[in-house]
Amino acid sequence: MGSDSFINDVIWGLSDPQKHLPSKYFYDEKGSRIFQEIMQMDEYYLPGCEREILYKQSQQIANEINHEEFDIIELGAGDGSKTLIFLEAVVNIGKKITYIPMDISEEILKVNRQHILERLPDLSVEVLPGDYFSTIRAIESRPKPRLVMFMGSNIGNFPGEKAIEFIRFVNDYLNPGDYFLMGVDLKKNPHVIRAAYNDKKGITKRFNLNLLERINRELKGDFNLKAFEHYGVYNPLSGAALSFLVSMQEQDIHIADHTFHFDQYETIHTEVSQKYSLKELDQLAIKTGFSWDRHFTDSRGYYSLSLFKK
Ligand code: AVJ
Repeated sequence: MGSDSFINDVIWGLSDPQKHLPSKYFYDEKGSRIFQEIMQMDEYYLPGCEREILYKQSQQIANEINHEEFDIIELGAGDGSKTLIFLEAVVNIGKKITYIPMDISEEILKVNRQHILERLPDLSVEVLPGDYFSTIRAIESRPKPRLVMFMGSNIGNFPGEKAIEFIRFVNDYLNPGDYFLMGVDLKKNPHVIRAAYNDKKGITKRFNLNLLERINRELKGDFNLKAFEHYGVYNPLSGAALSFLVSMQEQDIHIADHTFHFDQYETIHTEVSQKYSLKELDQLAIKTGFSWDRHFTDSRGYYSLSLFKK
């Protein structure tokens, strides 16, 4: 992704009456490192839940896949450390698979491939650098049945209707009998969710502020990071956890040849992390063109790996 679209997205987002920035830009090198720290936080329960489900239920999930030979395409695969648990289970019950991890970062895909081949040396792994959309389009030319994986609650970053649009788009490129496995954070005690996006050590704050730092670094912006605060809320009505950066004073910011004015307490909306109920997931499966779904949840009922079949 060239910085051309980054600058355009930033100018577009900061020109809106309610300023906003796309959350996909969190993940530069520094942001990805901070995200690794988030995943280790006590408050951030999501990765632990996903890992528990994978350890305890990978076999059951794998047994639901009605094919002896198929492709596993993973969107936003990262280092593949969690997926490995699932892949081992699939291989252990004797299925023949090709693993196709996709990620924006070619670096992380090298790590992923090494990781997987250390434990499963005979597995065929074909890395696919790119974004979600190019990857989905690329699967059309692959003749085998498929399982598309979208883990880590990344679907939560698509606000409302956008999530439906995205899953429909995936569905369009699948054949009847193909599967979609999605990691989803569930609605739960609002205090638990709120804490996950407002950790005591301020790691999430650093993650959020890194977006402004990145604009300073890559687009020669002049954000004063000390003049912004992180604010994370969870709204149980909508099921959305929202992150904001709050301008603590009236100020002007310069990026390229643009000036953006901030009133005191004006906010930039930086992220949505949508939470779902299992009922909403059933409706989502129907609305997006799947014929069947099944949920695999952790012992606390915090998180679901939901399997949709076309
Ligand atoms: C990687 C999108 C799943 O929304 O929970 C973590 C990112 N943001 N803390 C999430 C994130 C703040 C995360 N996802």
